[in-house]
Amino acid sequence: MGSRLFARANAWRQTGREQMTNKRAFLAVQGGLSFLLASGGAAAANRPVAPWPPPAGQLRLIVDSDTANEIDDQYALSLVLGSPDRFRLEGIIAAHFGDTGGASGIDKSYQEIQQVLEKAGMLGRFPVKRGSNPLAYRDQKIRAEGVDFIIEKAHSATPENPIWLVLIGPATDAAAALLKDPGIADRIVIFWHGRTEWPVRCWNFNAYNDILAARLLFELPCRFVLFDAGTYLRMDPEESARRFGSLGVLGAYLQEIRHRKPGFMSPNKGLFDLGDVAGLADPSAVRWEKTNAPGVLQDLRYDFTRNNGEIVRIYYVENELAFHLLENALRRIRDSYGRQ
Ligand SMILES: [Ca+2]
Repeated sequence: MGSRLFARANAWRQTGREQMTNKRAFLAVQGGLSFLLASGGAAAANRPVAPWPPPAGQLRLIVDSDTANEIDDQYALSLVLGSPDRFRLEGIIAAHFGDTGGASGIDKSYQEIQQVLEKAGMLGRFPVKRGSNPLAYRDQKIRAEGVDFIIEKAHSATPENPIWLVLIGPATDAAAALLKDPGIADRIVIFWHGRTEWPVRCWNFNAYNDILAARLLFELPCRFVLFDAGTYLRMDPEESARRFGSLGVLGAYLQEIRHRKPGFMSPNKGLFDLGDVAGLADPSAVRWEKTNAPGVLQDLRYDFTRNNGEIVRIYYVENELAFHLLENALRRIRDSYGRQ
């Protein structure tokens, strides 16, 4: 009897504990949901808004580029180098390009950036820094000269005259800089070439080369312009030879690199990353919307149950204007070649 009573009492205590555990679990879940909703709201409220369209005059610029991956970054860099009235180029960061570039991807990008500068007659004129490898986990403290360079330059900027950090590769260096020094958030404008499958997936070569970094750009409070356009920015090799190939040493180089792979000679070859710089050089070249930043899940699907605050999303770039800007830039580089 005594043992049965003990067993029942024990069962009651057990049930009571389970109930308490369940109640605690319920409260914890409820609290967690409240926290998530609150933090979503806080994220929305805390995100500084990107100044768009950008102001007239000279913009302070850092270009972060996976230059050796393809050939379009060289076209984009050329437009920057030939637009000194618009861009005060403060430095270029060599980015990785995931498994395609492997462990030496950053060094390959570094060498290709130097090659473009040499062809422009501008070798040694701008700092070139090495960026970070892909992020492995959230609280990682990244050691990379390119990341420290972003932070240093951001501290010399102001919210009114920020650094425009144009990433035409992975989101790695921007996310790493924000994690390392969140105080720079309103002193830089992150302009990232996502070219995603909006509104379904944040799917793109640049995104899946560093998924964590891509997710962080949508989540962290930062001034963020998503360049989500450019898939139709294409030119056949005959036209690029005629329009760019004769415009100085750099123009000839832009045509020469089309011969590196058969695919680069395709009549439909994309020059996607040129669009980002064209949009900054002349904002009338693009169309945009202001929208709430969704979350991005680990599989890169957008999560619109989250509201991470207002971002700018560019969804269209005018091909002909972009190509025209590049022609003019190449002419200016040709005409000033060898002069300081
Ligand atoms: Ca690129």
